[in-house]
Amino acid sequence: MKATQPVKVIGVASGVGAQDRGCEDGPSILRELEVFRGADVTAVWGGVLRPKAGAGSAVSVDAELCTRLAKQVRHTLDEGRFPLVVGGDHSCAIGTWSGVHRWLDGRGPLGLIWIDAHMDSHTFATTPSGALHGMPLAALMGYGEHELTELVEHVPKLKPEHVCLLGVRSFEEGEAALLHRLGVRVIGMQEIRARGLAEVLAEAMSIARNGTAGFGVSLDLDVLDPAEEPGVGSPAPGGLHCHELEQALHQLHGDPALLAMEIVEYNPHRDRDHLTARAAGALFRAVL
Ligand code: NNH
Ligand code: MN
Ligand code: MN
Ligand code: MN
Repeated sequence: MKATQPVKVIGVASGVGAQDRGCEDGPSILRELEVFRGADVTAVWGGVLRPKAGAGSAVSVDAELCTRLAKQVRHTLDEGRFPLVVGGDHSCAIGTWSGVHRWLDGRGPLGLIWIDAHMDSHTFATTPSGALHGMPLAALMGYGEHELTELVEHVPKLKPEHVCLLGVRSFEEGEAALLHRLGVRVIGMQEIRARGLAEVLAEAMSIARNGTAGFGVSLDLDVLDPAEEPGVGSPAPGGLHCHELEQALHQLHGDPALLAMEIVEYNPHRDRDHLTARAAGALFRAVL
């Protein structure tokens, strides 16, 4: 994000991709609490997108929703504004990054830092749950349902060498095997504890920017430790402290190569004293 670039928040009030649908109520609460308001940046809320009832299977509903989201993200970039997409479940990532990819319009590849307790790299061939929020990263790299992999443009939106996962500690064999086969860099909690968060985030940034036309950050709030921030759909013990992630994310402060950000999986029904909502705000403001 360039210094003083105006921010547009795009809410995605959907839990169709999750087993626990509670995160569909995330955007309205985050908006009410004004957590994305910074000292010198006004984050203006654009629309809040909702899934259309009766659009068919979960895949079709999600694909239709993600298509609208991609359009909004592209439009926001066209206006010179910085898109902050706020979920909703993580399957909205397919829309967010397809929109950024379309906006890049062949100027170069897109890089992505995926900050998450999970890998989100299943297809229907490997998923244990059938939930679409366990699949968006695979779809963005071209693996999975056609409706999702061919969203907006009939090409993969991400190349494996420009993707880095950070914070992983809960995954299944099938998705791990796909990422391994593709050579995607996965940085788990053990490595973060051994090397320090600042150092591994610097590595993630260099992966996401090397040979790309810009990069994004996809932040699943479940990367935080649920003992401290419980308001997420799929809590996984042993996560990051909010303040350490906030401090590390300062490395992205004012970086013009950072094209967009998304913050997902906020589940207000599981939150305590708005702890996780406030964390979402603090993590966004860290990059300002
Ligand atoms: N891997 C599990 C699944 O496919 C959990 C995914 N849940 C997430 N991902 N919250 O970030 O169902
Ligand atoms: Mn996720
Ligand atoms: Mn997750
Ligand atoms: Mn800052």
